[in-house]
Amino acid sequence: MSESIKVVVTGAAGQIAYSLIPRLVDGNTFGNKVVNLALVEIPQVVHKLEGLVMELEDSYFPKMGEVSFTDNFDEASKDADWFLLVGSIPRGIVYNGKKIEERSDLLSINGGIFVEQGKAIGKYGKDDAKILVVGNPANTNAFIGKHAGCNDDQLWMAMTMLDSNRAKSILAKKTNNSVSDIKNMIIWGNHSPTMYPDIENALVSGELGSSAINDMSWVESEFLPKVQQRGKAVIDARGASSATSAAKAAIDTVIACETPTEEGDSFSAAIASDGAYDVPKGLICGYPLICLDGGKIEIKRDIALSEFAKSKFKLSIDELVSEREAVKHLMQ
Ligand code: NAX
Repeated sequence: MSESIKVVVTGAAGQIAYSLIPRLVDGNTFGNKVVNLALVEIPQVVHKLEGLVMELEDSYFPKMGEVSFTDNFDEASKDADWFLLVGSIPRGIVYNGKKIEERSDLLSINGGIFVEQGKAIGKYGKDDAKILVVGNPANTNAFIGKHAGCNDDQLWMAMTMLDSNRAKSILAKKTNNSVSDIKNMIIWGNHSPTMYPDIENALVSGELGSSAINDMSWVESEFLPKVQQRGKAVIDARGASSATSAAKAAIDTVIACETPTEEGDSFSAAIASDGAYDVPKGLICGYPLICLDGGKIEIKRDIALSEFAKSKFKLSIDELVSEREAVKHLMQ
């Protein structure tokens, strides 16, 4: 009999989840494992998941195990191996009678959600559970959840893989390479427009990005703004935020955490700083990560940052510090 794995997905009736959930059970993400799904939504829309479950059943995925849906996060968390926390309250909606427009309100409201989810994950999730926060503000949500969870054996991450994939795509086009020829595409800092996509340390068909590109004015005036503002560009063009590419990035993150990283490569996600690269301890910061044989995830520590890179990275660290300040009332 094949091994099984339990995956919890929040925001399961949302647009990212609609692309993400089928890929969790199609046999490509968790290989031969049978995947049990616990889908979570808020009470107002949880009934919609009945339709999604029908579709999953009708799709005939041989690796799909039990599928449940609920608005009770504690119940969903029991013995889960993976948590994909996609659900969050978006900017612009009316919440408790107030239109949510300020980042500080967004931080506070979503922070409150992540306190409760973090506690449940710490208590009911497996001790070696991995948690990927997709819902924005992803880094600070993960910061709050990890703190509330009080379980240092569990790995909390915030998703920066989409930013990394966007950067790879732009770099591949610019250099006439395939995306698979671009490695070590690091996103430093926050998943926000302050992120720093590190072209200098990327590898383009084995050559360092700093020499493959050798044009910092293009990097500064085109590459950085294009990666940093890509989410907004998609919203402007599509009338909705990135969904299929965000789902693919979540799947890429899961696979990167389940597969030993090739020599010279790294993958992008934000995890708690242990002081690496002079980031204040505890901040959930975008780093180059590697997965070791056996599944342990570590920060890659031998990257040299140029003065240009350090100055850009600092802006993002400062933003993370100010977000931490804005949610300190939630950190009991
Ligand atoms: P949708 O609005 O389509 O779906 C979100 C779903 O989450 C809704 O169905 C809502 O009911 C649910 N939800 C809200 N609070 C919940 C809770 N406490 N428990 C369970 N479910 C809850 O948004 P979608 O386009 O799917 O985006 C989801 C999140 O991903 C947003 O916060 C978005 O900003 C964020 N993104 C993050 C990205 C990243 O790279 N980290 C990129 C894509 C995306 O912008």
